[in-house]
Amino acid sequence: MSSGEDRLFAAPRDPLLKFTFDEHVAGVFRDMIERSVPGYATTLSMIGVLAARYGRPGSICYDLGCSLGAATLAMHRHLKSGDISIVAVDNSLAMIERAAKLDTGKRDVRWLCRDIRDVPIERASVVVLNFTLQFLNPADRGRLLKKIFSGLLPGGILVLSEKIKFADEQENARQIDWYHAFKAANGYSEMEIAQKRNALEDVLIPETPETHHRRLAEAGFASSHVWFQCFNFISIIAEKADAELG
Ligand code: GEK
Repeated sequence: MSSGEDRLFAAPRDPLLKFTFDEHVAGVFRDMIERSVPGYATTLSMIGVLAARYGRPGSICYDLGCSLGAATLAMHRHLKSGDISIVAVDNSLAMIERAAKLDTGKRDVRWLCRDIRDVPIERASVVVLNFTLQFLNPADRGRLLKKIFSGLLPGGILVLSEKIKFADEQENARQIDWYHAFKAANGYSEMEIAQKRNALEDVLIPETPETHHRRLAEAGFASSHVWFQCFNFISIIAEKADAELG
């Protein structure tokens, strides 16, 4: 997966258009996400670990909002059985065209250029939303989680990674400040940080961890646990109770 360097917001942009996952973004996406999401590499490694732990023969793993397919590749490499297929979905053609070139051996991997709200989920053992739910209209998020819950086999999991906000304003400001320090340390200028932030306004809509846990419970998940946090980024594992274990 080669990637150019992300300099998309380095020069002043006027007008500053809203952020979209177009050809330009797809071309630099790997560099962009690695320098913009603290712990991104860790989320991918653990998605591999969790796929090995929860992936069941005969089931399907889903990578919803797969971008260049990094989580799909992590699952493919760690799944213990060849008899587990992967469905990877993204509504950006520029992303899917690149992702579909990944080498996933003999595994049945379907790359779908679709809206994740329209894709059926069935016989799922692992569903991954790695920094994708945040781009959906909040009004649609509950319905998607309910669909995922229904499509999961008992004992299956959802991995939900998100940029978050904090209910306490001071806490929120502090965490964002630390996050911007992380971006600056990764070579982004003040202008790049400010322009990207503005372009993402109303496109990436973060919510509090409490909202995520409540929505997961409403969707049917008996438990949801934060397994990772770095500044204002978290990842949650939500498990569908195994009928046999109760
Ligand atoms: C990774 N998971 O590398 N339907 C389908 N795709 C969507 C939708 C939608 N409604 N909305 C947004 N996307 C990846 C990283 S990036 C995260 C995920 C980020 C897609 C969008 O096209 C983009 O590729 C992805 O979700 C979000 O592990 O850029 O911060």
